[in-house]
Amino acid sequence: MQVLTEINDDLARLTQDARNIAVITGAGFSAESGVPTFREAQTGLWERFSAQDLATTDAFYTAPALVWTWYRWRQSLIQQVEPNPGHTALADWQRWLAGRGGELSIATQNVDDLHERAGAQVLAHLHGSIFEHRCAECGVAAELPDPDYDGFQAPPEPEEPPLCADCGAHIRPGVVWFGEMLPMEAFEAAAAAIRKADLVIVAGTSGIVQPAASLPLLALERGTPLIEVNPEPTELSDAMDFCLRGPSGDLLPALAAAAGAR
Ligand code: BJW
Ligand code: ZN
Repeated sequence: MQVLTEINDDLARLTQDARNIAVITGAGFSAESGVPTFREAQTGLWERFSAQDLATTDAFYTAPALVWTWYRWRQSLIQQVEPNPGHTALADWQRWLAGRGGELSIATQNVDDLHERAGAQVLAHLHGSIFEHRCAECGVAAELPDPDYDGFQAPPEPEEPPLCADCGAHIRPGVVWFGEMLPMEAFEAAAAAIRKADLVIVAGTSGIVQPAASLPLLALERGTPLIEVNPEPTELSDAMDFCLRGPSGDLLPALAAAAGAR
């Protein structure tokens, strides 16, 4: 394994030769846009809770207003921030490879839409979308107006979730909580993309949360090279061929440039 802070000749050659790239992104990829990761301390209404406490079905059933307001506030924060240079670089690289008969597939654990807003197509939203809503009991989809919070300031009071027009149960966000299954189609699509890739990039994820964290390991079966982009070592670092230590907003544009894509 090579641990680098900038791109060397070996890494540049690897990106230049790659025609079929699978990229897995996590919360760190959106951090430079101003979206907090799951390891950061929380503030306001939620300062006594970790993100891991709140992203569960149990939390929603025991404290629906607290959890609902957390999601609506995060939704409004995401709507107020912009994609960062990491998102733009991936979108450019995807377009560039597509123009040459190649492919760059993005599977994200993020529930935001920043890849799409940067112009990329996302193959798989492994943990769902914060913009979709459905009934927590009968599952019927619900259309809601955008939240009118200031996404940068936590609301003073929790707000009760709206009720399902069909069955009267609470509406919930369309995300995947701990203990829930991932959308099978998204997971299978991500696994297939990794199996057929000739290069896998894992960026901005701690590699703690399963089963998404096991996806990059599928590349090992075929000896496909793996690159990690993260300022910190992670659970996945030991499996990598290259660990690029630094923010994805700097290193993804550098990788795309080394590949010749920008
Ligand atoms: C930067 C940066 C910069 C900073 N540039 N990088 C053992 C085996 C298998 C499963 C389990 C197991 N033990 C427990 C489980 C179950 C559980 C699990 O994995 N728990 C772990 C805590 C151990 N998994 C599940 O429950 C999953 N479902 C499941 O397993 O189904 C089967 C089943 C069903 C029924 C019963 C039992 C099993 C579901 C997981 C769903 C995760 N959902 C969340 C919330 C989504 C909604 C929301 O947004 O609120 O998804 S949790 C949260 O973690 C979110 C993220 O997508 C996910 C991953 O986090 P991520 O992206 O890695 O972010 P962070 O914050 O952890 O790390 C940020 C990284 O960025 C860091 O490394 C930084 O260094 C880096 N960084 N700045 C680049 N500028
Ligand atoms: Zn319902």
